[in-house]
Amino acid sequence: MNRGKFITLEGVEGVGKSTNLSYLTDYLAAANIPFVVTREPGGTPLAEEIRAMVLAPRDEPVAPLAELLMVFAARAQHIEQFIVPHLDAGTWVVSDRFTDATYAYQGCGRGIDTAAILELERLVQGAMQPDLTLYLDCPPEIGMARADARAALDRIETAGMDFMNRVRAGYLARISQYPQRFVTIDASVALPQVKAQLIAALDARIGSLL
Ligand code: Z5A
Repeated sequence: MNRGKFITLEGVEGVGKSTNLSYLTDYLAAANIPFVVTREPGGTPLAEEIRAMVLAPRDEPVAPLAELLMVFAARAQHIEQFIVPHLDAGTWVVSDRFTDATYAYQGCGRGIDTAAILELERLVQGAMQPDLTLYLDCPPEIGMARADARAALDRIETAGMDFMNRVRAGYLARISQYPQRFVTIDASVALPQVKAQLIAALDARIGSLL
């Protein structure tokens, strides 16, 4: 049996990850590829509890290092209890965010040294990396306007526009570091055009993952 593949979706707030995730899962279902969908932080009961702790608005300032360690604690649980067992069983795993988000948010956003993130990444993941990362790109003002229109903001969403611009710069740096793994989709345009780019990317990349 072939091991499953690991696909991640990334982007700034409100860029349309949830919306595009449904296009991706429709595509995998039509191709008869067995898959599960998950998210980070989260994906297991314990990791979802950590997610709630990370995102809850609170009066007490959260130390960037505490935020980083919570995200990796959730990831360690998620990898061991959910991601690896599914991949081992031949099921593809689609995750709404993974470690690229840590480099973007805790690294570029909060200013934590990349070396510290790399050390935790090696400890928690070993050599494990996504097989394909779909990065939805759009200026944070557009994404935040979409997110604002939708629901109450969580703690990280209230960090401000300078923070979100650093996050986007962090993603773009990851893409230039790992150009083979990433596909960048312009998510600033109307949804049908975003969907068309996504489907074209999947047509080009899924065959080589099978
Ligand atoms: N985080 C972190 O700090 N470190 C880490 O390591 C990890 C995560 C893994 C949870 O993320 C938070 O955790 C996140 C980073 C941090 N920061 N925050 N906050 P999340 O992914 O669960 O939450 P999110 O980024 O805020 O995602 P979201 O709000 O669910 O947005 P989305 O999924 O990208 O967007 P959407 O719900 O699909 O679309 C938003 C709205 O825009 C909706 O009404 C759509 O219909 C509309 N939309 C989407 N696309 C378009 C286009 N193209 N045109 C017009 N309207 C559109």
